[in-house]
Amino acid sequence: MTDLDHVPWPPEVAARYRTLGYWRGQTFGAWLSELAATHPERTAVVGRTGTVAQRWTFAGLDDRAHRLAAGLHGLGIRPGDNVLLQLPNVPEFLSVVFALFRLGARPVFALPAHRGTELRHVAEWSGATAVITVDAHARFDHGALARATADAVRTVREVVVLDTGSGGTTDGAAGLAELAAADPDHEPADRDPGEVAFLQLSGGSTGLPKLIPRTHDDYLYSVRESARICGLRPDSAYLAVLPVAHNFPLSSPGVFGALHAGAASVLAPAPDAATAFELIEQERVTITGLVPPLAAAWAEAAGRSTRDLSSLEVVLVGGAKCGPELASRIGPALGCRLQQVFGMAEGLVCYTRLDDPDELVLTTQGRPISADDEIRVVNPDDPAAPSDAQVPPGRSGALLTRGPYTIRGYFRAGEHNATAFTADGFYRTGDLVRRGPTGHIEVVGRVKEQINRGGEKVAPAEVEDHLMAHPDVLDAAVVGVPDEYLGERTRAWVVPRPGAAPTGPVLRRFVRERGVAAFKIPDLVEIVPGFPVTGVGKTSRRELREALRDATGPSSPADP
Ligand code: OOB
Repeated sequence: MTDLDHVPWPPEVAARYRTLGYWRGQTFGAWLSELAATHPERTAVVGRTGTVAQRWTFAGLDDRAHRLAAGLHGLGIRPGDNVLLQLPNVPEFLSVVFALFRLGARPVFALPAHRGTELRHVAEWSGATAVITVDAHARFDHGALARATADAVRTVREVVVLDTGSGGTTDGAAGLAELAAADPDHEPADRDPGEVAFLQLSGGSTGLPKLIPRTHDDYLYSVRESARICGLRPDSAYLAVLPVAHNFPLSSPGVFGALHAGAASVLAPAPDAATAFELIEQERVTITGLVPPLAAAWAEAAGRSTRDLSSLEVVLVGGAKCGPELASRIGPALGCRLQQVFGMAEGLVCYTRLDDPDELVLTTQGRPISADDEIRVVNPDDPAAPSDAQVPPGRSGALLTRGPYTIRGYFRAGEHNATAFTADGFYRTGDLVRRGPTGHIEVVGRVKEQINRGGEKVAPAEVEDHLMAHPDVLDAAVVGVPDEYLGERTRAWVVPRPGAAPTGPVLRRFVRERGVAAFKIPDLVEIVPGFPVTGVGKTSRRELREALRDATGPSSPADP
């Protein structure tokens, strides 16, 4: 890594975070060893790989991670390597991640929904040397996708596939199970806890995802505090419903929070209520985390379910706004306490507290983890030329933040960092918020060009670029439109080239075939003769999208 890869905290700030005990100088590898020594026989992870049910103790997970580290080292993976990881909710996710941590290699956390364009971009940007994936998941051949990524990206030397017996491509790849059978003879070198431990993907607003570098020190602080704030105990059981590589199920409090507490993580292979309710009953699950549309679906399904959900104590809801109406239904329907969470892979995480009055739990998205999370709510009027003047208390404005677990810059993104962060290191979250007298934050909108599709983030510019790659398309604009179930869905307005007549279904198929996550394929496609031109004569993308969002007109539902 060079100095430009990772923007560090200023030395005096870092020293302060250490003095305050936020940063403890422990690596993830050492953390797992300590947990395995404290709770060797407790269950750490429960799940299944294909048809095989798995249940590992802390000692078992620790041993597995040691062996896999040796196997991956034998394959040539070295300290400082970035390794693209695309695994669904399987126990092996944890052994791979800790094996890489121990080697000093950095997982780059792709989501199972990502496809060719995203994987190529992220592999190239990070200079990934290997891809670790599953043979197939949800009827998609991830083995073939990893192979194609390796063929397209020069730096990728190895493909490792977890064979679940689901029929995907494993040819020419190293088998994960075989690597995990290695003798744990490779003694991991001591890592620096201030180093980058892994790279998360940002939701993105300006185009393809950015990479978010998180250090051992900063992330472990957020994990410990999240576990405490969410009341995790050794006899808790956390159900990971959302894709576990995402920051929310990973650490808010997520599977890492569960590990910290000596509690079990139960990995749900799918998020639907039937699958989840069965696991809640079987494993006596006490806590889970959901995006609002899922919480609504579960609340609805609970009324009809005969499953015993009585073990459930806390359901966290976040990733997108959970309004008071939905919020008020969740606790009664699922027989548990609601905890709202407003977080971001870049750092800052806010929770309502378990002892907060109902009023705050139902109407706010919580308050920050740390007393040293600095919050500024500023005038949002001109995001292009921000004055960053703070608004009076109680008024809404754009949220800026910095603190002991919020990054100071994206990975290898000097130019973007100049606008995504203030000169004094505050991250521009792009969220429009109001802060109450208790410090609780209500998310009231956003200033960033991003669509939040039920918690899944879509950058309009990225989808527009895909549409404009079609030979029949002259111009395209993508906006988020209100949706009862998802909160928002995507609507594309397309201007055809003269003489061409593309249709919505054709364009949606085209975008899908370019290899993008399904959640980015426009839900609605509208073919229009031209775009409105704004008064200034020159139409900015932002103004154009705003004009279209406000425009009425018949919408043509897309094909399924
Ligand atoms: C979580 O992380 P990301 O990185 O996928 O997305 C972050 C963005 C925030 O900037 C905000 O725009 C939106 O997602 N968001 C919410 C929200 N939680 C996240 N908007 C309104 N209300 C909420 N409760 O989404 C994430 C990371 C950790 C924990 C939870 C969510």
